[in-house]
Amino acid sequence: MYKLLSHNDLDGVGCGILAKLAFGQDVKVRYNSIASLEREIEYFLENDLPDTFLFITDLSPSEENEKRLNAHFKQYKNIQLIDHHKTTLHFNEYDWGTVLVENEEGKLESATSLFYQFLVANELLKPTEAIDEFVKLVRQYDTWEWEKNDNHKAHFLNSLFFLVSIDEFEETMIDRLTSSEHFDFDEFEKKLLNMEEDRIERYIRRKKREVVQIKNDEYFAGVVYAESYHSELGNELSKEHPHLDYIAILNMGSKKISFRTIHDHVDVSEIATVYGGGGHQKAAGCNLTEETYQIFVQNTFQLDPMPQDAKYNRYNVKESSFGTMYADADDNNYFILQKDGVWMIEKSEQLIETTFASFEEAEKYLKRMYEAYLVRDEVFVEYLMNRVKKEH
Ligand SMILES: [Mn+2]
Repeated sequence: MYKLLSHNDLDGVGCGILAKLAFGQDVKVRYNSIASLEREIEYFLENDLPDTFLFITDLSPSEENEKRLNAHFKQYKNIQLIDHHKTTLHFNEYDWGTVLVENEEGKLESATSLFYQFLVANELLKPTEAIDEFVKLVRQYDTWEWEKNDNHKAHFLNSLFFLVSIDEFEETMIDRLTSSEHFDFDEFEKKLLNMEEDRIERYIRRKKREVVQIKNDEYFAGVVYAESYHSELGNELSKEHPHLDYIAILNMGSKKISFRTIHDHVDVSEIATVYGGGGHQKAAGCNLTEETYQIFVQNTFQLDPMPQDAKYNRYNVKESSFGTMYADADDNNYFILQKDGVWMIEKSEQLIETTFASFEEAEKYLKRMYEAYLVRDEVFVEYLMNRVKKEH
């Protein structure tokens, strides 16, 4: 008998699907949040028969359960943990732990891709083209490689995962992977997924108007409340506000915080670890505790959302040789200008002392210090006309 304890996201459920393809009726699969894993492990140690082989995928146990599992393994040799989270790397010290973040080709792994390799290498599952394709999509989604490759099929797969129940998703995928030569969506799913894509877009557009900016330790962060689409939202907000180090997404109902970044200079798993959570360099999370509530909720509740940059300007555009105009919530005007190869900021017609090597650096400073936003063309033109009038 086999038992699989896996994460309750697409990558975790991908492992469950592979386990059922490999072991059929002989595997019991349980999907967990990070917190419920501990209970499941304790249940396994206390109640399951010693000849049950335990897989743990896409999740890692607490230190206490790590020790218990190791003691159990020494006696029965029946545990295998497979994960790709950086915060889990120390499990490689155990005979029963396999953790790989990036493979030899420099590609990021996912739990599903690692579990697939494990099952195939141990001749527990026969590889097929359809399974290859499915695993690839899960891996691309989980690592966000799909965005670089513009592979919407991977994003579709995750959207489908959220549209139906886990049971239904599992069943549909197993059926498809055993009966078709290639992995694809049917016409109805495609229609549904296109509608879902529009819905996500609208949701993100609305959320963009609700982000507040905070400084927490050495980092600048955007804070937003959201129940769904955390990965998409984190990614879009990071791109919209490149001056922010990371985005904190608060889910009050589940009392959880997700951290997301697109920057290489920040490791959000380190930030999450400080608050008792964990995860990846670019995607991590922790619980909403008294401490994190204070930082991300209490201290930010009275703040106004960051104003958004004007979108459709033709004249007041970034890196313009005429200067680019910004304003803040108190109606102060700012210009980013380039003179003799350096970038400068003018605040209310006074140059500020700091100079910058690039436009991005100047804008980053402006947005961090003053939460200034790019003004609309009309405001820019009117300002210039008044300035000309005043000078003559
Ligand atoms: Mn994963």
